[in-house]
Amino acid sequence: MKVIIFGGDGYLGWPTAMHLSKNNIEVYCVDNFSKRKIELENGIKPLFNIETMQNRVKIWNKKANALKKIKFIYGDLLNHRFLYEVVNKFKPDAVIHYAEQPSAPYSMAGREQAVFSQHNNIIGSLNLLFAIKKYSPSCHIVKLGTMGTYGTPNIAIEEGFLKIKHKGRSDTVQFPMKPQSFYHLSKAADSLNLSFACRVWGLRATDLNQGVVYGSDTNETNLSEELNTSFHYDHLFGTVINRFLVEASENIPLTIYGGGEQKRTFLNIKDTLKCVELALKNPAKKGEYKVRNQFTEIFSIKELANKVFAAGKNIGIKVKINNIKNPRVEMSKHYYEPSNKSFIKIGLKPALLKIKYLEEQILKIKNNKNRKIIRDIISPNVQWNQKD
Ligand code: USQ
Repeated sequence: MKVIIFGGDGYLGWPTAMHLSKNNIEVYCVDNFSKRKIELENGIKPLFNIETMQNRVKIWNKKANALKKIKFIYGDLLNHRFLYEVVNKFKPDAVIHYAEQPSAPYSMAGREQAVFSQHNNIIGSLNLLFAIKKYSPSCHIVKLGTMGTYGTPNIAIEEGFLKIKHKGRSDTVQFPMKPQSFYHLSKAADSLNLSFACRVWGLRATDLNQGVVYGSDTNETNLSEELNTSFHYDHLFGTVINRFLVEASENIPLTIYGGGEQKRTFLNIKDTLKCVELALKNPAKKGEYKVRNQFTEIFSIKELANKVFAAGKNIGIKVKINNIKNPRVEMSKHYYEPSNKSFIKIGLKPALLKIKYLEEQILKIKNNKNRKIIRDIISPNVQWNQKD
């Protein structure tokens, strides 16, 4: 099987590339380093140094006993000619599309960042649809979406679709979207374009509406520090559990936004890899737009903070908790009942969040001499409702 991973240098792209390569899949990674550029512009660095993409590929291809070597090409999805050439040359059986600006706070920092996020994500994805239609129409498109497109509605969240009855008639419609940021809005637009391309052009796609990912250890990254994926704790790219782990290990009070009663869906990075693998093995049919909600557990932010507190206590660290004014506009108390049946049905066995795991992660961070903490990038400085 031949797979192109767009966004192969990213937090999820790189571990996915190694995981698939280990499973004897021919992997071609594409990336334009846009996240590394945003990091540079904002004075952000991941907690541990990561190798250049070219080096990681070289090291992996030498070290791992993978039968198929990973290939890498630098390029931008906004350049449709480049994209056409790559898809035409490689003729993939599937593509995995992670190549998007992934930060909600970044997209809310101002006009420029909002426009960049939406242009980059929506037009890049649209270019990819045209490339697939032209050069590899039977290829399965696996696209990373987000649970944040649904928002926090007052009804149970289904997987992509909702059966409705209205004035005596019934229909199945795309599940109502109430995205939480300009970033999440870009994913909502992608989902509509993707479903349109399946319906009208007969492409086949799976939209993975993923929750908040945590962790950075996978079987493959654990082989060597040189194969690390990026672990962010800053206010733009750091996701909440990863931030709490670093805060706990550095004696910084956990930054709960608001009262912490907002609930979100979560999954370990290892489960991201399992889900992507399962999605590849269970592809959408020709003309089908399939949606799978990709998460394993639901927690409120307060529950997470309490878990990190308990983990700290077990290893002799007194974790402080700080409720700071929520920089985001999001519901503080709400109903939340999302479904993840579709992955469970095709064999996902979730790796649930254990206190022991949190203990190990805090100690791993604390005891690693190579970590470099920049304290200034922890506090959130993007307000959802800021004055221009
Ligand atoms: N939060 C805190 N304290 C923090 C950071 C976050 O209380 O220090 C809260 C936020 O208010 C929010 C929740 O934690 O309610 C999640 O925030 P997050 O920064 O961990 O995640 P989010 O911005 O929603 O985005 C992340 C990824 C994004 C992905 C999304 C999945 O960056 O790429 O699409 O998770 S989801 O949240 O389901 O939309």
